[in-house]
Amino acid sequence: MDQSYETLLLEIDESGICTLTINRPDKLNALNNQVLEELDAAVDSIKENCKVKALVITGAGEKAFVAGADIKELSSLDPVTGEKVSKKGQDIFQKIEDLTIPVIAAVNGYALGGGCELAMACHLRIASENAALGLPEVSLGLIPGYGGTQRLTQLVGRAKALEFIMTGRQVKADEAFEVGLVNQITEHSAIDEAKSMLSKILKQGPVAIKNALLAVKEAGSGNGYESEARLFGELCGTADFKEGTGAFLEKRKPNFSGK
Ligand code: CO8
Repeated sequence: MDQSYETLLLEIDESGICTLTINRPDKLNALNNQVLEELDAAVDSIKENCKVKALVITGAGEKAFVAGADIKELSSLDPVTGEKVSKKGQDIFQKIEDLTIPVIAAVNGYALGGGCELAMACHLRIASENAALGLPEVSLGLIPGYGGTQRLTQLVGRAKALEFIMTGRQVKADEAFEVGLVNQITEHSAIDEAKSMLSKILKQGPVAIKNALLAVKEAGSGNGYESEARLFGELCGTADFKEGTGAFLEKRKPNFSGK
């Protein structure tokens, strides 16, 4: 966490909410190789830092969350390097999705291509009213390559995903909300709204939040119900479970220890 980055800003508040800002506002926070490398290192350091209880990912400036992969860099890819770069980005975004602390994308403007894919790798998405989301890769002769074909399909269903991917059209926040691509739209700051939602989540049993993330991740994998039962059973042996149920029965607020 003490590490400093050229293309990212990282700050952690007193409640353990870390805000990671992609910071290339003059290029609408486009993801070049340096951003990806630094994002990879930052996610590793967040994972190892027990002080970080939740994460908000956002973009610098008022115009964009992330306007996509850096098109200048993309333009020189060939079949071998293209597959390699795609896989590298997929792995980094998967690391974000696999975090066992809650992660919210505060979508504060354009979230296009790789930017939309980054937002979809977060557990939840809160959009400001000026947000515009989309996967315009076909306009460049490409398809999404950072997991977008898979995650958009999971979020909005096959037909809508194909419509968005094949037309490449941008959707405004209200349409993104209607189809389930974003969880909430706010007329205020998306970062503030994300932090406010995280504060509510952080009041719940911490081990339960972790297990909820792990259980939902298994949805559709073939052993989702089995995993749910195992993770549920595991929670029944925690101090948080004793505290949560005890507090209810004693008509008081729980004081979770996260154990
Ligand atoms: N890459 C590089 N530079 C960008 C990008 C980008 N994706 N988006 C914006 N910029 C730069 C512009 O070139 C411009 O730079 P400069 O001032 O030096 O000319 C600066 O940011 C400001 O942008 P604009 O002047 O274009 O701002 P506008 O308000 O006029 O337009 C838009 C805003 C509509 C967002 C416009 O910038 C745009 O269309 N951007 C590109 C959007 C896009 O197509 N994104 C998808 C990229 S492809 C992708 O993400 C693939 C992901 C999977 C990769 C898999 C690995 C191989």
